[in-house]
Amino acid sequence: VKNEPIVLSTWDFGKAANAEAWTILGKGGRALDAVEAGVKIPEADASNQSVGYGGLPDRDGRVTLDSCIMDENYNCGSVMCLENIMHPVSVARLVMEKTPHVVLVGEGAFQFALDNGFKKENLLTPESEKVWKEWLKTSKYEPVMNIENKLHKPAGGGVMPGGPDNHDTIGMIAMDASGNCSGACTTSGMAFKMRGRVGDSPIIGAGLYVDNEIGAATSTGVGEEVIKIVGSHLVVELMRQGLAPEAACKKAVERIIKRNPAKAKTVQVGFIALNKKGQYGAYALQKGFTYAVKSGKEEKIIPAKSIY
Ligand code: SD4
Repeated sequence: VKNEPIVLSTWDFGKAANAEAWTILGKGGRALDAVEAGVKIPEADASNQSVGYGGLPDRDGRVTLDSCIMDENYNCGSVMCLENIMHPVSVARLVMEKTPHVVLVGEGAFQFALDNGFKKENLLTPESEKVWKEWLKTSKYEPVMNIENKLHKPAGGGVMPGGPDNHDTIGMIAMDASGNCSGACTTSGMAFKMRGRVGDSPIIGAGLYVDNEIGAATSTGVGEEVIKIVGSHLVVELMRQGLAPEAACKKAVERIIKRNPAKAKTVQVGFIALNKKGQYGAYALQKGFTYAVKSGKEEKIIPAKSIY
């Protein structure tokens, strides 16, 4: 089969990640390799206090990473609450390929990474440490929404998590020239979370799901809300029932509202989805969610529709 390769990812910084993924997809390479290479770009980028290196820490000042990857054969690997490793997605891939397991957490995941040649690195940048120390003055935990009109400026300067330039997660889904879909999702999680907290991003079915018969979906936003509806799996199953990607994402967002309408007004969640025909779409609870798409025909950042 000769298909048109395509890659989608969450947020504006998905554009650079897509460009990297395209160096593989555009040459007829495998979607799995493309999504791993793609999300490694924001993982290693300290400038956006977003994913991995430079990510905002938990309330104890520790940067803890959640990441997963899934291929076209339901193979998947995940690491949760992994510290001091620059590329958790690559560790997740090794969990998938080299172990009989799907998930490794914390110390065990770290040891596994070291055993496989990953280096121990400090991921807390001076900038993120400064934002954390500012936060400590009030120590008020509220997941800030990723919406334009709610940009929180911490007293010490910089941008709080959730502002337009500052998101915690990249989710990427792709289809390659062979028509195979894969996905990856990687994050430093919600800033100032409790120690040990894991979000939706490394949970197969919640933060990411790929079913090569149907397509793929991934999510961003307040992970607790996504886990409660097993969001990405839900989106893929809705596409199986015949919904277009955008309609499937919208229905999943509506499920979050149905569960707790008052809560849904105060948090952000966004989904992106891709089906096997190469059609794609997204939907969010709140305004301000963007996603990036790249194919042979187009390369752009698209503002997602939203309920509120
Ligand atoms: C989490 N879903 O840890 C992630 C955070 C996120 O943009 O997506 N932030 O809950």
